[in-house]
Amino acid sequence: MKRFSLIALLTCVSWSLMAQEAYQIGDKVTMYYPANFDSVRHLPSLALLEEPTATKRLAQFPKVLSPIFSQGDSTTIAEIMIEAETDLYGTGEVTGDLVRNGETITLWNKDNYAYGKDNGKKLYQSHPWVMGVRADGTAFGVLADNTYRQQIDLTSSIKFISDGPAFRVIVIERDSPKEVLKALGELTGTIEMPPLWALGYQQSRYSYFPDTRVQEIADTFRTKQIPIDVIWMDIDYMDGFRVFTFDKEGFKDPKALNQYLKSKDIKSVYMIDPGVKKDPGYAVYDSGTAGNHWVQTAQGVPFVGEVWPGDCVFPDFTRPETQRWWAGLYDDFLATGIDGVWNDMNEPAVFDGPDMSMPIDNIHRGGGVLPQDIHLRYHNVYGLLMVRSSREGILKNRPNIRPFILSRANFIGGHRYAATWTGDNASTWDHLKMSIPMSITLGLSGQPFNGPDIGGFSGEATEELLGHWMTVGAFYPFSRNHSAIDAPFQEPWVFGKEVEDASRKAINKRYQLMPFLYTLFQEAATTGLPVMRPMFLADPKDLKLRAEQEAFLWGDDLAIIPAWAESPQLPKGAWEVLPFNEVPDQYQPTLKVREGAVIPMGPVIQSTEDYQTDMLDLVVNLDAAGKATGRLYIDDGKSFDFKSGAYVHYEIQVVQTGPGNYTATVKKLGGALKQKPEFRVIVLDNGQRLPIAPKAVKWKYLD
Ligand code: NBV
Repeated sequence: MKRFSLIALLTCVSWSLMAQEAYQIGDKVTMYYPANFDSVRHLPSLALLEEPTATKRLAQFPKVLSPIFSQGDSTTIAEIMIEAETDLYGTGEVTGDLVRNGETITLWNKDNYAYGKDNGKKLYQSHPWVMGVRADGTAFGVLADNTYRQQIDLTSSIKFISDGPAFRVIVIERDSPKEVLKALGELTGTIEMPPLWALGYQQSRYSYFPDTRVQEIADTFRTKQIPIDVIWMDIDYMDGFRVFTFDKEGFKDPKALNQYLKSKDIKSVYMIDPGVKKDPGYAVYDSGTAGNHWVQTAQGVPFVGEVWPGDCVFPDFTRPETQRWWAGLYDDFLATGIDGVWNDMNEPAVFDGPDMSMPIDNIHRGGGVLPQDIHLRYHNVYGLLMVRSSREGILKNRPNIRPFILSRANFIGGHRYAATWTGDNASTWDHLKMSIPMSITLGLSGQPFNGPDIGGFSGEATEELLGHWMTVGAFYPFSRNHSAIDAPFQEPWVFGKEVEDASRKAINKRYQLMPFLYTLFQEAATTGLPVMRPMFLADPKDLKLRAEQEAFLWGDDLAIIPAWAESPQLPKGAWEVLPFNEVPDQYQPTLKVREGAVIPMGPVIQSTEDYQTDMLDLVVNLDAAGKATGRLYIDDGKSFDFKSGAYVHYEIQVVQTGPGNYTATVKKLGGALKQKPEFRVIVLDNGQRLPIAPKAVKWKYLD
C-alpha cells in the first residue's frame, strides 16, 4: 500500500513537471494549458464568450498564481497556491457562507430538493470560478474552463479536481475585486438587458390551477393594491405534463387567460421542462423522434428516463438540428401571448437515473461546432444549451422584444441566456438567512439576475418567517414568491393584515426604487458588475466587511439591512437612512444611502406598465464637501432599440452651493433619446427627507 502511494506520488510529481504552456490573453489575464490538453475534448468553450484571439505565449510563468497541473488515478487536477489571509469568494450556486475558504463542493448539476442531498454541497448549477481578495484589497480570479464533473477544494489552496481530461485554467490579476468581475464579464460575457417587467415583483405557485385561480390571484393583488408584474404557470397547466401543451380542462384557453392578465398589466411565464413524454401520437414526441433529436445511450438508442410525465426522452441540445427544432416549438406556444419561459428540471433531472440524472456514458452527438462526446462532458452544460436554444426560439418569434427565461440549471457563462433562481429551498430561517450569501455569491460568479423562492419552496412558512422573507425578498435582483404543491399557500395576504401590509410596503419601495434598480441592471449588462453586492466590494481594504452576509448593497450606494441583522458592517462614511412615509413595523429592512450618493426614485406604481421617467426624485446624501453623484439610465424597457441609440444615460451631480442653495448638473453619458425627466431634489438629513424648493436649485444640462 505504502509503495503504491509512493509510486503515485512520483508519477504525479514528474507529470506535473512536464511542459505546460501559458498565454497572455489580455492585460494581466493568463491562460494556462496542461501538457496533455486535448482540445477536441474541451473546445469550443461554452463558458467563454469567444475563443481569445490575442494570445501571446509567455516564456516564463508568472511567479504567483500559476496552476500546478497533475493527475490522479482517474482525475486531472489544477492547483493554485494562495497567500495566507486571502479571502475566497464565488464558486457559483452554493450553500454556506459568503467567504468560501475551507469549503469543498462538487460541480455536477443536481436536482436537490430542500438542499437535502449530498449535504447541500452539490446544487443545480456549476461555476468553476473562484475569486480571491488579498489582505491589501487586491484581487484575482481563477476560472477552470472545464465542463466535466469536478470538485472545487478550497481547504488550503484553490484546487479543481476533475473526472475529465486535463483542462485549461484562466487567471485574472487585478487591483480590486470589482476589476476582477469586470474582467470575468469580458471573458464570459454579461447578461442581456432584461425586459423591465422582469424586475417587478412576481407571484408563483406549484401550481396555480385552474386558469380561474390564476385570475383570482391577479385580481387579489390588484384589489389589495400590492404591486405585481408577473404570475407564473407551473407544470399543471400542461396536458399530462407534456411540454408545449395545455390542460384541456384547466387551461383550455391560454390565449384568453394571458389576455386577461395583460388587461391587469400582468405578464405570464410558463414552465417548459426538457423531458418529452414518450408517447407516440403526441406531436412533440413524434416530431422529435422523426428528427432523431434524443440523447442516446452508449448503445446508440434513445435514452429513456422517468420524469413527471412518466417515461421521457431528452433533446440532444448539442445538435444544431435539435436546437432549431426545439426553438421552433416555441412558435405556437408563444402565439398564445406568453411573455416569459421557465426552464426547470434541466440538470437534467431523471428520477430513475444514476445520481438522479443520466448515465455518464450517454451520447450527445454534437454537430456544428460541438463534437460528439459523452454525458460526463455535457451534463453540466445541458441546462445552458437548453436555455440558449429556448432563447433562440423566442427571439425568432419576437426579434425586437427582450426575452425573459428563468433556468434552474446552468453553467458559468449561461447568464448570457437566462436568469436563475436557487431551486427548491425550504421555508426555514436558515434558508432565509443563507439566501443572502447565496444570491451575492451567484452575482460574484457572473450571474447578477438571481434570487431564491421567497417564503421558501418546501415546508410551511410561518407568519413571522414570511413577513421577514417578503420584506427582504423585495430586494433580491429577481423577486418571486414560490411554494411547493404540498406546502400551505404563502401569498403575501395569507397570514393576515400585518404581513400583508409589511409586504406591500416593501414591494412599494422596490417599485419606487425602479429607476435606480434599472440603472444597476444596465451596469450589470454592460460591465458584469453585480446588482446585489457584498459590502466588501465597496471597500475591499476594509477587512471588517469581508464576511458581512446579512446586510448587502444595491450597487455601491444603497445598503439593505434586514431587521434581523445582528451586527451589520457597512463601508465607512456617513450613511443616511432612507425614510419612507409609512407606519413602522417589525419587518422592514432599513435602507441607507451612501454618503455622496444620488438615488433616482419614482412614485409607487402597481406594475412596470405604469413606469414613467418624466418626473423623478433625486434622493441625495451630501458628503462632507456638500456633493453627491449618481446615475440614471432610461430606455423603452422592452426592445433592443437601445442598441441603436434609443436610450439616455445621465450622470447627475448635486452640489450645495450655500445655505439652502444647490446646483444640479445633469451630464449625458450617452444615448440619443431626447428624454429629460423633470427632477426634484430631496436631501437626506438625519433620517429626514428635505424636499428642496425648485427655485433653490440651479440646473445645468451638459450634452
Ligand atoms: O414544476 C414543479 C417544481 C417547481 O415548482 C420547482 O420550482 C422546481 O424547482 N419542480 C421543481 C419539479 C418538482 C419539485 C418537487
